[in-house]
Amino acid sequence: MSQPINRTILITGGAGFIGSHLATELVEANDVRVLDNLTSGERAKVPEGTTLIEGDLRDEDTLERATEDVDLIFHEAALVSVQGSVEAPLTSHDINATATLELFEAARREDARVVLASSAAIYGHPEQVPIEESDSKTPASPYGIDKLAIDHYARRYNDLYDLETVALRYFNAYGPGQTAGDYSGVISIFCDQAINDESITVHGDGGQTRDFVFIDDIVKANIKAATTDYVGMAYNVGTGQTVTIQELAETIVEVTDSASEITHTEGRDGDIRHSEADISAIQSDLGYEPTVSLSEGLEQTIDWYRQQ
Ligand code: UD2
Repeated sequence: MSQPINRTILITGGAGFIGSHLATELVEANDVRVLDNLTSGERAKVPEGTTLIEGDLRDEDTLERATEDVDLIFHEAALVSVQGSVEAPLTSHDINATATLELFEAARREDARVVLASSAAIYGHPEQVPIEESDSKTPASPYGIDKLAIDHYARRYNDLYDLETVALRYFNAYGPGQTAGDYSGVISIFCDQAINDESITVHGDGGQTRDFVFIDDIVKANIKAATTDYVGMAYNVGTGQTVTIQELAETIVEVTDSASEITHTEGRDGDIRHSEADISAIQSDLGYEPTVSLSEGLEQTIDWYRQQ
């Protein structure tokens, strides 16, 4: 895989789950800077050899310092909680949308390529699955609206100002390093519950489906986006495979040999029923292929949780 080499790279949110994996992949051959306010990120996740700028993207001086002389920006920093965005839409907009626009402006000044973390949340409740990039977009949360705005901006900054941008619409990312918490991904929550023999809380009947994409494949998609000639584009990043949340819970119980019971709680408000990426565009344009199956990925993830 052709990798960026000898570039000055900024990873916003580089102390978080996805950003820190990207930093680890890139730090050996590049000068990597991480900008993170350590709200949900952790200092310990930032790999050695990286320069950590602790601060907020919304602070003008910090942004200027972080973007000075950069060639390439991976923008992973965000307020990642969908529920949090429902509770505080203005804060979500400020961080997820306005601050991203400020970053695009800085990227214009530096003539730096931006690879943007967009999200499947922009599609809202899909009319059909698998979801193609051109399908209708009716985000169901402020978070989804903010991600849709910046996904649009990324493409318009390419048409209007010739800025090189690629938006990656992540489906459900998981893997080692995704810390379990109230607002983190379901796999991290279920693994944590299973390992501690606590009951596993499936929301609703468990018949909802998701397209889970392992962190290594997310990183690969980002590396491809950093070097592709297809700029001004937006791509789904998933696997094209789905599993129901009930099956997922059963698999995690089995693999961890857990005594946990699977319990059903009330369905979550606004929960999407089915989500599945059509990945043909990223396959043909960027040559991306998902390489880690759910069972392999779960094994690696569970091993990591056991070590925590
Ligand atoms: C994920 C992302 C979100 C957005 C979206 C795009 C996370 C945390 N959220 O939302 O940021 O990008 O994808 O489509 O990665 N569930 C349970 N029990 C639990 C927790 C969750 O049953 O304890 C269910 C939940 O109701 C949902 C499914 O698991 O049906 C996945 O939930 P999630 O919060 O991991 O992710 P999702 O798809 O809502």
